[in-house]
Amino acid sequence: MLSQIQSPEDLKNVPKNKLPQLAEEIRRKIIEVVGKNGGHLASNLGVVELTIALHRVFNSPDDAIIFDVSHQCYAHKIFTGRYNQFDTLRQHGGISGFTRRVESPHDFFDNGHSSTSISQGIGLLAAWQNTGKDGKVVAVIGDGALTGGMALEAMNHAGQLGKNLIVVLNDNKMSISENTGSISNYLSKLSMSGFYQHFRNKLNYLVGKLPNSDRHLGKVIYRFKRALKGLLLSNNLFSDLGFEYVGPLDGHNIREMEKVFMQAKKLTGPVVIHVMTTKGKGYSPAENDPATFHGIGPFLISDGKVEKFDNLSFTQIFSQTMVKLASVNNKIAAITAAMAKGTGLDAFARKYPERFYDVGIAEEHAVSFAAGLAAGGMTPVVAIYSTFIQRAVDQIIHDIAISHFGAVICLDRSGAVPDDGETHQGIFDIALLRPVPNITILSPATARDLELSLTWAVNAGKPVVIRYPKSTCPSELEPFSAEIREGRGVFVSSDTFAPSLSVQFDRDVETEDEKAKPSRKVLFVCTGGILAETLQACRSLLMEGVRADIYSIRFIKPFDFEYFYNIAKEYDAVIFAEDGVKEGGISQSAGDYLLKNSYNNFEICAFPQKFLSQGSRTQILEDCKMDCRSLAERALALLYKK
Ligand SMILES: Cc1ncc(C[n+]2csc(CCOP(=O)(O)OP(=O)(O)O)c2C)c(N)n1
Repeated sequence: MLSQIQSPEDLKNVPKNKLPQLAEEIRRKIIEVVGKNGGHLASNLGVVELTIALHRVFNSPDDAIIFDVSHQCYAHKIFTGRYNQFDTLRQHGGISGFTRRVESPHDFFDNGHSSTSISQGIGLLAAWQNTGKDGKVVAVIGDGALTGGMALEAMNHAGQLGKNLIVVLNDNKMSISENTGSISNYLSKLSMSGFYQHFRNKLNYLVGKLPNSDRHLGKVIYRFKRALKGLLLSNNLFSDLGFEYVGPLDGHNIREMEKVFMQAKKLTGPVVIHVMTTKGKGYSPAENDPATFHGIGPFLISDGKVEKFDNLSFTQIFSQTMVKLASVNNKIAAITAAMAKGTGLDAFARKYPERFYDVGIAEEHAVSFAAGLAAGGMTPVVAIYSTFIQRAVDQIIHDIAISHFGAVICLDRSGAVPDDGETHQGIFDIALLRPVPNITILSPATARDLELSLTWAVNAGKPVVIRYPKSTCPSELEPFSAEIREGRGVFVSSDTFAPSLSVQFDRDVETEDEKAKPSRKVLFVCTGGILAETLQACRSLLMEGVRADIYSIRFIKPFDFEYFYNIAKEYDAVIFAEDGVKEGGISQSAGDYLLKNSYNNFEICAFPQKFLSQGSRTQILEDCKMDCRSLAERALALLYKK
């Protein structure tokens, strides 16, 4: 059936009795493609029936269906003309795993960060009403995303505006891990108002049995039902905020949802429709372990097993180091904004639950909460993905930096982030945070380097940011064990990582050939996250008879310019490799310093001022001419002025 559905109109024409089969086909397709490409499996399996019901009742794109975060939009993509491209999901050049305006008029926003849909929805509705456009706006938001401050700010505003925004609250009791906090507890209470549910169903059944002549009695029963609901659910947060509240509904019952959505269309004010779904529905490995299958790489469909890598990732090293540090320092506390697993803080949470805080999807609060912990004498370590810290820049400046609090902010997934596309790249943190006074920024390059950096940071007694990429750590290199000296990087001679090539290089210099072409040496200056590619570039230059050493920027800030210059000036060329956006990066400042000292044979390889689309890490780096081959070519071009 699926291949015949090219639009929501086709979906509306599917007979009701065929809908379960359709849902089954969608699930199979999603599992097949995510098994190959990776993606947000559990969230998408949970909303298949909900998406069917929404697209059958509303008329997208005359009506707008806005998905919060939009990681759960796969069925929506299939119903809105993208079935034939669905195999390219999250691939380089393929369709995105999130809603994208360039892909379809059915995608109203480029979402990816949480808790924005209600704000976007009322804004859109206000614009439509002002411009005379007649359309309904639906915001589909998860119970996890509802913990984000923005969602609550928007509800506060929506209640005041009183427009007919339809909020579908998709409650599966899960954020990525189990949802936490009072709102989550509150939703559980709402969904457990079982007595009312049971009573209501019984009454509905009885009213259905009444003969037509007893319609008056039906009305009386209906009023009684409303009164009872008011009594039992009188303390309804949503009602208090000015919303109608309907629910909870079974989010896998298409008929029930369609009926309620039809009713909601007739309302004039805002409404919350509370829908209960099962994350991972229909695929037992995902139902049993929805946190692992929230966002997952390629896996084996038969058993749900994922490929394991031998080398440890930066996240794993961070995770282990946090546990180690906490065992000797009981002042260390760890904070996550709903990403315990992703950041590796789950290990800390198991070992030291009394010092672990999952604050929900609330990065701003996480940082200000850390300020409070620091003011009270603790040493907070907040772990947040680079892309999500963008939200909390003000809290870093206002609550941490001005007061010079001893707080550590660890930015995982900095630099090129694979597969998720524009909304998830970690390329702006350096430019955003470098100008802020009182902040130290570290960029460790290896496992040992991260361990040393984190140990140093928790003892520094001042604001420290540590950034590292989503990748495995390069093999250990001796120079990275060097003691931390503030402002200074780590010099890595090619003798340490390619001794055989270096020896060969020295010998080659003696040959006739090499005498004719004077030997050259290049210095690569890299941020830690791109050391692996830089090492590869060096190796290939060594093979070409060019000496290539590395200065790894351990401290992005402060940066000891003079120390760096004294190393750089000995080289024929300097190539900067920075896994951040070029404008406002450290390379630009270091380059300016070189120029001031009359050294001008350098080039900066950093991300352009562009939103980078999805691809593997290597593909993204290739697109930006920052992969190992491009780095080597740019060095040769600079050396020989090609
Ligand atoms: C600002 C921000 N922080 C963190 C995330 C990472 N993230 C993606 S989905 C998600 C959980 C969302 O839970 P919920 O809204 O309940 O949706 P579900 O996947 O359970 O359907 C999180 C924390 C994000 N997208 N945006």
